[in-house]
Amino acid sequence: MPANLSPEYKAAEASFRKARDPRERLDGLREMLRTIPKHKGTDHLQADIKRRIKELSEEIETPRKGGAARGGPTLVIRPEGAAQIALVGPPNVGKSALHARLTGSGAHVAPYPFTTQFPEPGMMPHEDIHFELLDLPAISTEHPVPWIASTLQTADACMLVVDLSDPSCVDQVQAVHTVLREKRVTLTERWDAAGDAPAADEDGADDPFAMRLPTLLLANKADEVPNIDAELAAFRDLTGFRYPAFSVSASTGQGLAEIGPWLFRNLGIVRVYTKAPGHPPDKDRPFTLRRSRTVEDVARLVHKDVARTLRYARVWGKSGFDGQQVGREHALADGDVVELHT
Ligand SMILES: Nc1nc2c(ncn2[C@@H]2O[C@H](COP(=O)(O)OP(=O)(O)O)[C@@H](O)[C@H]2O)c(=O)[nH]1
Ligand SMILES: [Mg+2]
Repeated sequence: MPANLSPEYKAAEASFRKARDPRERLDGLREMLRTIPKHKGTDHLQADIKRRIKELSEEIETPRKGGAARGGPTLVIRPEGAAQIALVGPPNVGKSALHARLTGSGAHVAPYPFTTQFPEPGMMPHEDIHFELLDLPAISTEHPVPWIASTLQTADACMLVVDLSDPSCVDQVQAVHTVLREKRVTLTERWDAAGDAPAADEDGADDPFAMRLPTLLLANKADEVPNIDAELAAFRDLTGFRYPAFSVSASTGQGLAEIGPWLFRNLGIVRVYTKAPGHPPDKDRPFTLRRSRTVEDVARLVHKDVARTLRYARVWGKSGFDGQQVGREHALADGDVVELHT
């Protein structure tokens, strides 16, 4: 990291790293540019910030004709639902088939590589919430996708799909890692620190644009691979990958039912239902929180004015006794009902 970065700049960088929404990220970048000490040692970083502001503002602020940005498809997908999960992997492994099966999307599946050309969002239901799955083009050395890292900026995690029936599987998945690393994206087996900035001794600690994505490995086409679990274990030995892994099949549906519950647990998602005083809770549409899960966080999701004027809340559920009066810092538990008093 260049020397002499001010506390003000570091605060701007920290909020940029935390933001997932493209607009918040753009605001964060502008704040970084405003606060960065302007001297020789930061020239490189200043140029990098400016380039990213230009790219992101073109992507999200250019008026769209017929829903398309810059006359082309949307490359940065605003996250929806409880978390955004990107499907990454080599060509032809079944990313689109999994996307179609898990979300009910009409993602284009084809028996030849490089069919998917642009990000395709879709919602995957889990109990009363949804995860957003992004189908993406294949990541390979032959077909570079210049915008892939920009699209991944909004993701909370990824699912790395492989096809163990393909003899070149190991090479292809190594190529995925090489391409991503060049774009400063690191896949990690650590889900407990999802969303944290890298620690001081980790890759990307000194680079605000480095990304670390918690990764779940999916060995697809289980229906075609005899002894898939032994194959998967051998693949993990050979590659040294420590990602948590499932064997699945987009064709038969094998293993797919485990994905939603696994993501829910490992992303640390908490559902909170709100209620108005004297009314039953709204059980239809929970608010979802992840690492930051206080009463104030829920109030902010409801409306920023509610967060500003909040006096206290009452909670029913696991985080307190029924009807307990709590303050804005109170940490909520999955399934809690909250009544906000402003
Ligand atoms: N047997 C089998 N074939 C699959 C499975 N998933 C995808 N395929 C086939 O693999 C090919 C590539 O699928 P596609 O989803 O387009 O791959 P992508 O390039 O990774 O998006 C197509 O012919 C699919 O029908 C699966 O689970 N089992
Ligand atoms: Mg595809």
